[in-house]
Amino acid sequence: MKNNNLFSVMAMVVAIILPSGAFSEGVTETYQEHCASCHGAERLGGMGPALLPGNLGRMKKKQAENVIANGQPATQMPGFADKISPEQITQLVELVYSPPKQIPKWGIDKINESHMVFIAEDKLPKKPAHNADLLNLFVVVESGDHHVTILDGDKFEPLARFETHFALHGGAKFSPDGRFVYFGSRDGWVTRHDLYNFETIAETRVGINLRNIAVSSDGRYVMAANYLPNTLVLMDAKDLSVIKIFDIADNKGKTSRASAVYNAPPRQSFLIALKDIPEIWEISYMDNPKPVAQGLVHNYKPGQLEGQFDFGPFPVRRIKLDDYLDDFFFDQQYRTAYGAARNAKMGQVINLNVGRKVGDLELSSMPHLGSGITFEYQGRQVLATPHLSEGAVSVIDLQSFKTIKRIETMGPGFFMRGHENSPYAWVDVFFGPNKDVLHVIDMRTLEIVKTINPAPGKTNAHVEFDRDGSHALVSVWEMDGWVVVYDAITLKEVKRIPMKKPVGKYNVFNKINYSSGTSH
Ligand code: DHE
Repeated sequence: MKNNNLFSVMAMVVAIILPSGAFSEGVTETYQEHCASCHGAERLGGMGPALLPGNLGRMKKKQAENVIANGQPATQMPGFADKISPEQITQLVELVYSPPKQIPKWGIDKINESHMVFIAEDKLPKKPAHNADLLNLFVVVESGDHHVTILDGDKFEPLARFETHFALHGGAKFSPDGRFVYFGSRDGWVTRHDLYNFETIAETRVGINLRNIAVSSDGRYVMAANYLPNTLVLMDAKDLSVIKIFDIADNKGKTSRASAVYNAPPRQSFLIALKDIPEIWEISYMDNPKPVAQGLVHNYKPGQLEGQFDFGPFPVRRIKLDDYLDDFFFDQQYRTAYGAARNAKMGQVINLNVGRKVGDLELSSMPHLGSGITFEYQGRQVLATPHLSEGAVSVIDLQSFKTIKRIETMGPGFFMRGHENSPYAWVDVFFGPNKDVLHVIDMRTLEIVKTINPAPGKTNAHVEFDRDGSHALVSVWEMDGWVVVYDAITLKEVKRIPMKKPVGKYNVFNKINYSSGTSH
């Protein structure tokens, strides 16, 4: 009986992942053994992205073979060259570039079926059930056992811990007053939680493979960006019910995944980077959005914006680009986007008001612009970003777009942080033999002043400051890891708090104030 069940489950998986055509049976087993745990038994994504032709359009088959053999920099994708043969790799590539027999749809019916409201708005508590400073709480995402810990940012003591959906990704996002926190999980769940009593208020599954979410500055909307299906899903922030689903496609109907969505406070809009078509989308959430009134476009002349805007509620404005954008960064005013395709030699500087590229960004290899920070250096605004493929932090003048300093580090970094009240920026060394160290950079001299190693041999990464910038918290990314608290002036350790692989941590005040030293 047990064997029969196993046989029928295998047969079902084979039917879903295998396209029609000639594939050796072995390839399904190779896929299930080595790929399914991250990319999903049905190739629909999990920790890793979905492996379907629509998601792989920008990668040539030879490159895909190389990724399977040697891994993909800046991701959790390891190399398999020592585990499977070159023939098996070629077969796997053929498999993932072929459409499966069925791709499940995830439309409004499925979303509505998944939607749950656990606490009605009028039943929410009037006062916090704790005495901690709401705005100095840290939300710590522990990916080791898929939990979140809420940390009191004055005492550095946990206040609550609760289970989350599998594999949250992207930053936690907050309501403008800091009371509510929202999460997105890689498999499509969006949840809302109350930081007064740490209860879950509502949840909805908006997609099969989600990138991230953003919350509007008026607190009314949550937007989710999906890889699969190719959609954006706009929700009512109160109960996560769906307001609108946007299918992502260019004017000719070519569909695209969304790389990420961001809230742009001064523009009252969401900005969306697209993966497979060279466009940025801007969706206004103002009640009466009109391009001119919005201040989106200066010197508007009638007819000038044809094809760029539509004028309904939540209008989509398409900003056409010269190249794709995999990663990008906005200035604090959200007037300019600095972006790069992962394989590009030069980045693009895009003026969001006029809706076009206005310059090239001088880049050495693969910056991680998404984790860049801005600060003032010798009277000018600069952007500092680590690189995913080399041991350096580039400091770029935001007026001239030129790199004014390259700070050599002990290896490629992933996350960088600063704070308005601190003279120091922190950057991790995420990849390579020195993945256990973090550098502290003096933002006045652009020199490394200290290299810190909270747990030798471990991956020590991702820094977040507390509300007043007096402490910096570092994660030790281990199943039995810690959040380590440092005095941000003396750079000495103050405390370590045990956590289960605490990947990211988010301070309420820094996030709701869009601190220039943290991700938004
Ligand atoms: Fe992330 C944020 C994209 C892999 C941990 N990551 C983000 C954001 C984007 C992004 C666009 C910003 C979203 C936001 O703020 O809402 N991440 C990508 C990738 O394209 C990439 C390279 C490949 C992928 O698998 O998607 C990738 N990311 C990873 C990881 O492998 C990490 C290290 C582990 C994990 O949990 O998946 C990882 N990403 C994070 C974290 C943040 C994040 C912790 C939030 C950073 C912050 O401080 O705001």
